[in-house]
This record gives sequence, structure tokens and C-alpha cells, in this order.
Amino acid sequence: MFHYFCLLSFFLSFVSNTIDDVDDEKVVFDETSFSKLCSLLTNPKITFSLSECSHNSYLEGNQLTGVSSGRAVKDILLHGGRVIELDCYDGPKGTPIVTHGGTACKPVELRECLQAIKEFGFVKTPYPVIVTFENHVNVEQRGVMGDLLEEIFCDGMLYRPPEGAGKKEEWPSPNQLKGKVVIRDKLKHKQDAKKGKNGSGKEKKAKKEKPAVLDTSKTLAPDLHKSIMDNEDDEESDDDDNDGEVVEESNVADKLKNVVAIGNAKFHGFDEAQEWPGVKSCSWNEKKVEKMVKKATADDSERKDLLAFTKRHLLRCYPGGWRVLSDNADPNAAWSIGASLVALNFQGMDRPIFMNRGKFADNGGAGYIKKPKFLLDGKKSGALPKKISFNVLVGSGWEAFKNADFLNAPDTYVKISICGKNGSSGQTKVFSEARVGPKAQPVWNEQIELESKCPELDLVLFEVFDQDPDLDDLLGYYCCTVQNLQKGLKCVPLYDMYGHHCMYTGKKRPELYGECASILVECRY
Ligand SMILES: [Ca+2]
Ligand SMILES: [Ca+2]
Repeated sequence: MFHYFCLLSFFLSFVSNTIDDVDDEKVVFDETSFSKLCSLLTNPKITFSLSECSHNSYLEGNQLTGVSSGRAVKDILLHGGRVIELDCYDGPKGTPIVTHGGTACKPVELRECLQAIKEFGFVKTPYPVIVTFENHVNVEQRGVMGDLLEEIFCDGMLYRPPEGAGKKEEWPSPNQLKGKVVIRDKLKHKQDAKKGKNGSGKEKKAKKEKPAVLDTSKTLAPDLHKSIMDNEDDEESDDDDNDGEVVEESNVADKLKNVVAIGNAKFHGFDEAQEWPGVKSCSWNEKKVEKMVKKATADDSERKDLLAFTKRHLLRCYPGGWRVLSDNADPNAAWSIGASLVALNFQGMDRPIFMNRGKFADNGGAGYIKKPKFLLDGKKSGALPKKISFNVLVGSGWEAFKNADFLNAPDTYVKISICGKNGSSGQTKVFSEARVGPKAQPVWNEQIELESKCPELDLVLFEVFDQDPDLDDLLGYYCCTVQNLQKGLKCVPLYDMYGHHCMYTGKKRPELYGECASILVECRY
């Protein structure tokens, strides 16, 4: 805060408010909004909420040559992610391994990933961890998976669907599932597809499964390309062999099936999905989401059918298989159709991840947020578009960015965006005075006017860049929901792309906002 008092005393002539208005306790939004948390607690179904969801959660680095580890899972959980995806394959020692199939990614034992969930699953938030399996494991090793789940989550952590749950229409609420690990899996596995009707064909495989780990001695690039495209098909067709019926399987695999609380199923039309006796889940890739959003935008009855579907069933959306660098699609499209589980590559440090962090900072970081009412009742949003005026005044703690440029002081500017359908953005001029000291602290005092078309869903993203001749470098960002944006003069703390505060004091986390880089912005609406 000290920086602001100094700077403001210099520039008070530009600013209409007095420094008494500066509130360093509350940042742009109130991070401990318990009233919002309470509204979630009375929420009857998990399909009425959106949950913070990761894709290929076991992977560090890219989707082709990355390393699978329990540490990757731990990081996501400690960040607050509530949905962990594990791609399981037959392991050489008779126990399943987790890896990105058909690539050169290094595998990890399933046990290590489950241990990480046990140890770190409820450190950040008590709300349930959904473990979603992309399951390529044979019948015998599925039995081992069941045993592992029982063994590791032995002390009542594993949620067991009550008898007849598959026929009821209710999901439990996130509150009812506090401290629980909830398993999502296909009820019917493609690897068993063509076995005899009497279920005796467990030894033979109907279709040659792709190897879990690619032989890298062959020419790498074409193989990798082909396998990644195959893998994408694979993931999408997770649901394709599945008509939601229970198939005959050996009793061995029942050990896993009995703890699957969220069954994956396919459907051929919304009518069919509404006739299902119970509640189910399905997975769409981003291409399909895009197609469905287009349809829903063009035709209101399509939109209503889609929302009726996502209200009753759990829709998971995932990044396309071509995103080998672990980047992400804009999640707003999937959120706008009520998809509860919008999986992102948390390894990617891109704008979709920043938006995801902003979205789920809501609700006290519970990892679950309530869907706006209009996504549940199928009506159009009642909230009017919101005009927001941002006066970007000054920056503080800019020593955090002193080495951003090789030769000179960084050339920094602030970009503010409304993220969502029909988003827009504006930016300040470039400030470049000094690397350190009072002269390094930027002064803008510039107005940016933006409009949020859908305030119930839209996000505000503040980004600070260093301008360069080629690609500008992102130095820090802050994201929050439009609904949580507070009026008045506020400090906006900046985070680096890893999600840590941009510190310049050498401390790990700030006690005061003056210890991390931040911008002073006045918001009016
Ligand atoms: Ca996967
Ligand atoms: Ca520069």
C-alpha cells in the first residue's frame, strides 16, 4: 500500500477519489464470500453446479513426450481442481498404469496417482474429488483397479452409489459428498466389445488395443501424429459403444463397476437422453461443443433441449487431441451450455486457464460454483448487459518485472478483457521509464469502457504485458467474474502464469498487497 500512497500523493490531481477510498483488505472481489458458499450448500444436485475440472491430470508437460506422475495430480488438487482424469492401461506387472496412450509419455503406476488423491484431495477444499477414468484396461486389471480403490480409499473416502441409484434422477449435492472420492467410468468397455454373449471371452480381445507406450525407436513424428489423432477418436468414442445398459462381465471387473457412481453413456438425441431411467454422463470434445453452441444460438428450441440435458445429466467437455502442447480452448462456450465438467489442460498456462482460475475463485475456492438460474430453467438470462468503465491509474511493485526485458526497462501496458460470448477488450498505452525505484512504477490514468453482454457468465481479465517487437510477454494477470467485480477504487493483485503472486520482496506470498505487483483500478458500472 505504501507505494500507492506515495504515487497517489503525486498524482492526486488526476484522481477524483481520495486515497481513503482505497481498500487493501478487499481486492477486486471478496474472496471469502460465505453467502455464496451457503447458496451452494442447499444446491440439490451436482448437475446444478460447474466444477473445476482438469484434463489428462497425470501429465507434466506436453501431450506427446510429457511425464506422468502423482505430483501432477497433487498440484491440481492443491490448486483446487476437483475433477481428475486418469487414462488407464494394462500395466506390465499386472497392475494398471496411467499414461497418455499411444504417445511417448512416460507412464506412472495408477497407485501413485490414487495415493496423491488420498493425501492431497481435501487439503484446499472439502468438496468431492471426481476421478474420471479413460479406461483401456482389461477385465483382470479392472479387478485390480477395484481392489486398489478399496485399499487406498479404505477409510470411507470412496463414495458408494446407494442401491438403485442408477434409476433415480437425483445426483447428490457437492455438500453431501464432502470428503468423498467419486468415480466416473464407462459402464461398458470397448475392449470387451465383441466377446461372447455368455461373457466367457474375457481372455481374448475383440480389437487390438493401442499400446500404452509408443515404441520411440520408430520414426517418431508421423507415428505420434497418427496416434494422437487416434487417441482423440478414442476419447470421443468413450461413449460410443455404450448404450447405458449393464453388460455381462466377469465378476472380477464388478469390483470396479460397483464403485462407479457416475456412469458414462452415449445418446443419439436429446429425446433419448431424457428417457433414460437415471442420470448419466457423457463426454464431448471441443469441436462438438462448438457445433452444439452454434445450433443453440441459431435455434431456441435446440438451446432449451441442450439446457434440459445439461440440467439432468453431467456433460463433460474436453480439449481436442490436436492440442499436443497442452493448450486449451476458451471454456466459456462449454460453460454457456451448462456443461458441468469443462476439462482443461492445467499444464497449459494460457488464457483459458486464467479464466478458469477467475471463475473458480468464486464461492470461496470451493471448486464448485452454482450455475446461473437461466442455465437451469432454459429461459434467457434476465440480466441486462452491463457497461463497465475501468480507470487504470497506476501500477505498484513493478520491480517484480525488472528483468522482463533484456536491454531496457520493460514496456508495460494493461489490457482488460470481458471474456464470454461477444467479449471485447481495451488496453492502455505503454509505460517504460526505469527498472527499479519510484520511476519504475507505471502511471497510466487511462479510461477503458467495456460492455458485458451476459454478466451472469462473463469474466473480467486484467493482463499486464511487456511490449516486444515480436510477441508481447505476459507478466501478470488477474481474473474474476463480472458479478463479483466490485465498484470503486481497488487494488488488483497480479498473478504469474503459474498462478503465484508476482512478488518482488523475495517472500513466497504477500501479507500486504503492496508486496506483490498490483494495479490500482477504479471500476464504475
Ligand atoms: Ca485422457
Ligand atoms: Ca519489451
